[in-house]
Amino acid sequence: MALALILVIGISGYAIINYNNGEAASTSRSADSCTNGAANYPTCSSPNPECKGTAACFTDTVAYIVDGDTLDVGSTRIRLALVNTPEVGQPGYTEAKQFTAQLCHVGSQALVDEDDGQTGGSYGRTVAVVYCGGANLNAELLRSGLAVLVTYYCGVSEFASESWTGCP
Ligand SMILES: [Ca+2]
Repeated sequence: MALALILVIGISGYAIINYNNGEAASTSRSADSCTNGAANYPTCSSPNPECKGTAACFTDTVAYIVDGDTLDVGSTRIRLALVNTPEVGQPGYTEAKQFTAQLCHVGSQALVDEDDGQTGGSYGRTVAVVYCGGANLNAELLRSGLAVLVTYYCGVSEFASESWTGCP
């Protein structure tokens, strides 16, 4: 009898925790809408994304995933503008890298829109927004919660005014 009671309490507690998680998940994101201007939630991709500004703009094959926020498109190493994912050894590193590898899988085509506000690059890498299958990788990383916004660059980035960034 006592065991049955414990089981019931245990199951109830589990259900409450799940319920709370569900609530948190639904309220922590802007529900049922895309933050990158696309209208096809939950995919949030646009059929023909275009570059903004006059800095580098090219389409090439995804060649290598370095980590969540860095990848090679063709022979160019890209550091994603405005977003930061955990470094190797930090919690979330693997998840972020896998997310990027799934959205922009090696061998697929990606559009690179260099940040006109950061054409000096970052440690030899081109700072850019990358689109894969029409989806904005930078925006999707932020939306997934696997990356954080680097507000320091909101003051210079070409993309700071776009709603997906969350820049103030
Ligand atoms: Ca640009």
